[in-house]
Amino acid sequence: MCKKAAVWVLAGFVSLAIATTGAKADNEKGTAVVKGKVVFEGDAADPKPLPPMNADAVCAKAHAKTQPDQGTIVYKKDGNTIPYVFVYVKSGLKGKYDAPTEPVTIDQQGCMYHPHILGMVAGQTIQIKNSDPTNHNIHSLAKKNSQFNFAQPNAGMVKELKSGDTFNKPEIMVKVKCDVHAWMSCFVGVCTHPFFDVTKSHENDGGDKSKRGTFELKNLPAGEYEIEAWHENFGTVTQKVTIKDGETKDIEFKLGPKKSSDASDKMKEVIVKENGTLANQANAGK
Ligand SMILES: [Cu+2]
Repeated sequence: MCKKAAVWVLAGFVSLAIATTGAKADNEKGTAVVKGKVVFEGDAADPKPLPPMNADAVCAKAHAKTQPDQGTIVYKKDGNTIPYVFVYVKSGLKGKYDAPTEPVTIDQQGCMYHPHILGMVAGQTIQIKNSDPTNHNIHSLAKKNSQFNFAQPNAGMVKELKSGDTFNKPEIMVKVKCDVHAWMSCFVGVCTHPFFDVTKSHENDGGDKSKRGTFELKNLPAGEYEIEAWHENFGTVTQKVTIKDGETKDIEFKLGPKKSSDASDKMKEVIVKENGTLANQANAGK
């Protein structure tokens, strides 16, 4: 009996110790979903081409056609949707989350980064690969995290950067570039949680164009969240969403050159037009 009592006392101490540290991740997940799409408001310009890759024969040989600059693509024929937008929960989460044990990967292939936009949890391992038989120098321009800058001269090289080496603090977004090929860039969104996504592009729509520009944040706990959509050239926009367990909310983000002042100008124009019409009708009646 005495032994049993001692075990209970010990168990009590252990649970008290866990409860008081507070830092232990609970990895709280739920059943709510926030999904939707990001669209360009207004007339989007045509995508800009990446500069010619002739400076490096390996890069030039990798592409039969000029590649578009991914940061300028708007699918005008598919609802003006925008790919490569990083969508994430900016605030409102109460849980604490461990970094997944599996790494995220940045692959240098055809002298472009794959993926172009990448999300990860702070502290997660990043695997950097060179699939090209040419020299790349991969350089992160982190501001809140430590930077890295190293060469991968041969195809098949892989470097793993662990939590202590690089991105262990949240940072939206970290630009990564190649010091050899000026057109190469990608962006990494470092979050404290796993609730992020990147809007789909022609590279991963699975042949379904209606998926372009869409995102999905799954397994959210019920709560009130601020969700942000970030794009490298079109800026950022946030939306507040309140969601219950089991609920799915469909939202739309609008990005583009239009600002709120344009909207109020448009409103003024409508009022002026209406007054004009009323005045004309009044005159006609006389
Ligand atoms: Cu390069």
